[in-house]
Amino acid sequence: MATGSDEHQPKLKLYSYWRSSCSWRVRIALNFKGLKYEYIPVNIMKGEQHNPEFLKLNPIGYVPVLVDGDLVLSDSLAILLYLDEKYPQRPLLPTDLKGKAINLQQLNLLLDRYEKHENSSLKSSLGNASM
Ligand SMILES: N[C@@H](CCC(=O)N[C@@H](CS)C(=O)NCC(=O)O)C(=O)O
Repeated sequence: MATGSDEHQPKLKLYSYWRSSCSWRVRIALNFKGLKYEYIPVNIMKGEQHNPEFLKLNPIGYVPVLVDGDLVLSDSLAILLYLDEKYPQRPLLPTDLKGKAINLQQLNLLLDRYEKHENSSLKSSLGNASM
């Protein structure tokens, strides 16, 4: 799963599940920016997010996780903001302050609504009837 042409770009690793919307947004950003990355599948439907090796990376047991050298990031918004600053080609956010603020507002409003539908731990604590 590699795109882009920069031979000198350090190897990024993405732990991801194909049906996870949190992971989609990171994969979209990586591909939009033309960044090469190693794709490591974590099947959250089979419970692979609870494997001890994965929990060492992200003790919360969620995907996506991005590894860039010694940095491990385990939240899609943090990953997007990090990628946008580190790899400024094809920016994800507007560069003017007001435009950026409005985009972040929309993003967080959307994330608030989506995430509660995707997390098995939240589902089991709330019960299926409430989802
Ligand atoms: N705030 C995190 C949320 C990550 C998240 O909710 N990941 C879900 C898939 S979209 C997950 O890994 N769920 C595993 C589980 O429910 O056990 C982000 O935006 O990356």
